[in-house]
Amino acid sequence: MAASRRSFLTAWGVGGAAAMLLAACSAEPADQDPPVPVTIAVTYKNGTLLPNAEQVNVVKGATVTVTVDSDQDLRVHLHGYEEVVDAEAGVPTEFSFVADLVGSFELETHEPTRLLAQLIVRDQ
Ligand SMILES: [Cu+2]
Repeated sequence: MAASRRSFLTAWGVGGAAAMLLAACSAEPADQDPPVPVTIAVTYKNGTLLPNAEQVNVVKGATVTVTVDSDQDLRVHLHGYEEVVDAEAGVPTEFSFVADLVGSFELETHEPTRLLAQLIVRDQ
């Protein structure tokens, strides 16, 4: 199911880009527009950890920012990119990176070990 959904999104993306080129042939090509940046807001308050295994879709090259707001010390780890941030209790913390690896990557916490989000990076 995930594979067919992804094919549909890719087909739609190509069609959408072609439509934009037809509509504005003298403007910059649509494929040079910078990918839309994405923010993933992680909160851990009174034992409730969010997001909860959410799927987050981004286009390769997009800047992804992860913010952490927690009432206890929390380590957040993005697999594949090997981004790790240690947030202190009560201290808003964030990190950003460019999503230059295509694929599916787990964003999780350690202690407790929980899946926050599945980051899906597509070519276009
Ligand atoms: Cu981990």
